[in-house]
Amino acid sequence: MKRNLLIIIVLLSCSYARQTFAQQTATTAKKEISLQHGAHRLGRRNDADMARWRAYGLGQFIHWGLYSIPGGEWNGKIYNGAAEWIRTWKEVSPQAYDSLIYRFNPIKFNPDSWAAVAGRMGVKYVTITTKHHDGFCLWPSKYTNFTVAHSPYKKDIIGPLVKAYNKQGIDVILYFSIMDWHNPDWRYDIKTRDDSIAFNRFKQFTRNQLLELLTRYPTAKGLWFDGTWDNSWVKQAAFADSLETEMRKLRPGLIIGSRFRADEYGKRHFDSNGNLMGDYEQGWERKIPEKIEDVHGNDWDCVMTIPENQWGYAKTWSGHIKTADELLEMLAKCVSLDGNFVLNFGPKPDGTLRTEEQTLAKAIGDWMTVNKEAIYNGEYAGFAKQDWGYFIKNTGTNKTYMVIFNVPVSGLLRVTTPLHTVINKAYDLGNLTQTYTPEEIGTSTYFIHLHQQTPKKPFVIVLETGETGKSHGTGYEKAKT
Ligand code: FHN
Repeated sequence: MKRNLLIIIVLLSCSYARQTFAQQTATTAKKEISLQHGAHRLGRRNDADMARWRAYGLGQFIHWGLYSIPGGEWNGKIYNGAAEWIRTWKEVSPQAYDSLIYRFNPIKFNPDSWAAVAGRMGVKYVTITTKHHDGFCLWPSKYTNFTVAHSPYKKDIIGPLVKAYNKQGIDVILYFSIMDWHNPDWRYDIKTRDDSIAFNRFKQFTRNQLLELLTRYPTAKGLWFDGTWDNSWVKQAAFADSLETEMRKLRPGLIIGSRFRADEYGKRHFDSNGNLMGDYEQGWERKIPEKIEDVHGNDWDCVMTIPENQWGYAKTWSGHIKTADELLEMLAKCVSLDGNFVLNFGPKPDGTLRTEEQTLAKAIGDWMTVNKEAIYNGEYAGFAKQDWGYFIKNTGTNKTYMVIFNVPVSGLLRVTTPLHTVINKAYDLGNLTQTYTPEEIGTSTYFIHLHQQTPKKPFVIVLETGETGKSHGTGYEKAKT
């Protein structure tokens, strides 16, 4: 009797365990949804245009438009938000804001001098606001009067800028906001038939403007989309998908980030199956991933402001203003995790760059002159992260670069190489004759003993590495715990 009871208990618990396991498997197994407007490609793009984008390392963002005129100030009051959003402030009437077009006259705008500043800073690409959320176009669009052509300045800004930057060897990406506060057909959501009719007109307007930009500026390498989060646009999966196809057909090789379109379930950046939509992830705005797992093997860029959150020109910068060393650290961190770092500039209404930005550009450029080999063509190196800074592998030189920001008081820099990798040579990038003999302290682990005089600025040590045979016995015994 007792034996039978035992058998029944064992059988019941087995069946319970099986059931729970089945339930767990059902919830953890990823169910692929069939999508018409999800990601059309899995994994990274491997063509020459994308390889060029991936190698940039450092970029410049430019936010310029009508908002630079008030510069975050309206009738003597300071707006607390980002200067380019001032049109939405209760103190500002949209009509008064839109009338700023009659004051847009940047007579000191000299695209060659902007491009020279960027070139000296070491940027490889610039992303320029062709149209921000306010709807004002920096090119003479045929499809609206709210453009430079109707301002006292009258001339195109984008064309000369593209030409000047390209002359410096800098690629151009066109920023474009889908959300357009000026256009009467723009809607945040589509709730009525009238909304739908108006938004259909808006979609055609958007298509016209995008095709116009791509046709007018054929050397532009890509589009950087913004203002795509509202329901009205999120609901346009089919339209946006077909427009993307059309743009790619018009300009093969075009690079488009993950902010452009949603899938049919309204999922943005990553589709309902978790796959990246677009050529690179555009979610890293004013933040940087911590570790390589955070980027899921995707391309990405980080766009960063110098103050906490000002993109357009703000007369007064408040709060913490980032220093050149902080920005360099962000740059190194991004590149070490397979991303590009894009630093924002908000030019003044007269067309000149603010002094603080020029000073930072110069400081970054001075550092880049010596250390650019660690940044361009840089990628994740596969070394264990250390507190002193970042490892970056250069795909061109095949060397690994240690970008050092925090020197430990011991003067010892720990290096843990990937398995079967040995260090053959170590030397300063800024002074090739300054060499180091790494001390091997464990399996794939070394100390680099810094010399007495370490620079006050971030500096770079180059590692030339080689492979050991798989049978290489290290002689280091692991602790038995
Ligand atoms: O709202 C904008 C903001 O003004 C700025 O243009 C940034 C740049 O990435 N993008 C938006 C917020 O994501």
